[in-house]
Amino acid sequence: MRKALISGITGQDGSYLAEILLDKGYEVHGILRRSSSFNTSRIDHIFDQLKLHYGDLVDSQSLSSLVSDIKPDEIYNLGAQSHVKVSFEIPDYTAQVDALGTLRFLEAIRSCGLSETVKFYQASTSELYGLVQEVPQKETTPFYPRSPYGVAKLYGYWIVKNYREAYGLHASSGILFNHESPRRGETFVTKKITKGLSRIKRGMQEKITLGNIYAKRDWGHAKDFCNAMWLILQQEKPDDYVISTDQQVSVKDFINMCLEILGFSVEWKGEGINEVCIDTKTGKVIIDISKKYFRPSEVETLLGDSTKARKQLNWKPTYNLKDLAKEMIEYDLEEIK
Ligand code: NAP
Ligand code: G4F
Repeated sequence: MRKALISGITGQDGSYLAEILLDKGYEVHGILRRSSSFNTSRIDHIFDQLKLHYGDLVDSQSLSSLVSDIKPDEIYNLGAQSHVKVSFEIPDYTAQVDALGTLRFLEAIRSCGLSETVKFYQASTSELYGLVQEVPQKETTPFYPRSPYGVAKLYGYWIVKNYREAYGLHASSGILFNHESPRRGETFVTKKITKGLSRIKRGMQEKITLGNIYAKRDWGHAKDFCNAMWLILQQEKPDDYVISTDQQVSVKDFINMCLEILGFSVEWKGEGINEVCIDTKTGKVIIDISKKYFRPSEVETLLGDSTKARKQLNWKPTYNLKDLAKEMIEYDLEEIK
């Protein structure tokens, strides 16, 4: 039986990847961070099928022990401080986890003498492109990160490439563009919108307050993107791949899509920080803007070109954005009930 070890198993992607690997017959091990209350809600439905171990990406010793005890065939390094805005507030910690955590994992593999048997997947990101140097962005597009998160992930990307070239490790990076799902963390913009508007629709909340609604993203479904992670590790040779839908919309477009799904009739008024969205039935402001949610430096636009993954991995997304938004809203409405 093949063995996989996942860091970040309690996160959005970790939970979907664990389901995928269990379905394929893997023995799935996951790294759990100690917390003062339960944080396993995304994996509770498969809890009994998983082998969970305490560990942390800032703790080299825990990674070495896990790698040496489990001797996994595949390691998926999904653990991260993954919030871009928060990375401006805790840049040092973000670097410890997202940059050096990757190095610690690679060193654990080497020190356990498993360099020739383990395959390593690194959760890289379209945030590497930041201030984009080319449209659309592909594997050869120069990087220009715009946040402590992006810079930390850039280190992760390069250290993976270096260990591949220096020590012959089967180590690959998936440069994933934004991907969402009903399990998305509540402070990311799509979930904030689907949950907030669902609650407004049910009369449980007055309004949502957002930041830059003119930022553009290439949004896919986490399930599709986690399938790509597995495909990347099944390749004979390690490599880096852009994973994206190759389509782009603005945050405001996504809001309008959700408003339509929920049957709101609205009018947008004002500009910049004074822009508001008014529910024409009630005359109330349901969306406004605050500087609080703007970033010190923003990634205004991201659009992927996943031709390489589509050709070499035979991967393509199965969800469109409207289906994704509907699934998220249905889930949020059900949860409110
Ligand atoms: P997420 O929901 O925020 O999950 C992050 C996971 O990392 C959680 O399980 C978290 O544990 C764990 N973690 C945080 N700090 C850790 C530490 N010090 N040691 C060990 N584990 C730690 O993120 P996601 O959306 O699933 O993303 C998965 C990975 O892909 C991340 O590396 C992210 O940066 C990257 N990525 C995401 C996207 C996207 O659009 N979703 C796009 C590109 C790349 P707790 O549950 O205990 O907090
Ligand atoms: O949902 P977001 O916070 O995602 P962001 O910053 O694009 O990062 C996500 O995707 C990356 C891949 O490109 C991952 F690497 C990363 O781990 C994470 O999963 O914000 C999306 C956009 C931004 O431009 C932001 O400024 O939405 C804008 N936005 C506007 N109002 C907001 C808000 N973002 C958040 N989180 N909250 C707001 O109120």
